[in-house]
Amino acid sequence: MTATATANSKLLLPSMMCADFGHLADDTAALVAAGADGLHLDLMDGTYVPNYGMGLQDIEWLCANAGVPCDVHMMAMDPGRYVEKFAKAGAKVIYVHPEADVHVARTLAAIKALGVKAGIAINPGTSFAAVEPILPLCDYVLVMTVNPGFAGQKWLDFVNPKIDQLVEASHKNGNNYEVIVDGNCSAERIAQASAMGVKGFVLGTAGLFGHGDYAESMQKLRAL
Ligand code: S6P
Ligand code: MG
Repeated sequence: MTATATANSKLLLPSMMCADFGHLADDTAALVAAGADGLHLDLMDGTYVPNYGMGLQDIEWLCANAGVPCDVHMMAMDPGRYVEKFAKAGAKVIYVHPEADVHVARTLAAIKALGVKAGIAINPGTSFAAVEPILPLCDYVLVMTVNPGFAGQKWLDFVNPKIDQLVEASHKNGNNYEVIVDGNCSAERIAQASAMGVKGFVLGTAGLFGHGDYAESMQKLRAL
């Protein structure tokens, strides 16, 4: 997934729904120059979540021009219908929500058959037990620490035990997937979650955007 991170380092993944769409090319180049390991692209269909997010054209442009791997977080109903479009757009990882997909195991297999890394995104209210059977099918697990759909929310502490369970299950399965956290990744939360064994962090308003120079911010976050 990452062009620059080493085996022991964090993955820092700016969330492009927080970027400056008036100057998208410049903002993307600045994030990559500042050390982003990849970009996180949030697709929202207005039904699975009560919001609209990035569309196919945004995602195609970013995948083609960013110069680092892009992941697509599909906050959409029945995502299996569209994974081929995002694979063709150039996504390196596709996350689907198991809560939104009646046949999520089939969808994860379809993502891999397209040559893309497969991930699940797990809502705060979804239990470890609900996803345990499909963990062997995953390359990445995106743990939502906020309810999906919006930037700028508070970290929900009741998710923390599930992060521990997911990290532990990965270790037991020979580290077949990496755990990534999405939602309110502030410096304090990144330090806490790194110590729990989380590998990657989606950076939005809590840790990166609106905090001054991107390179300085990412250096500080990487050193935590
Ligand atoms: C929205 C989406 C996220 C946000 C990110 C924002 O649910 O999946 O990727 O863009 O969580 O981060 P922050 O720091 O504003 O909470
Ligand atoms: Mg996201």
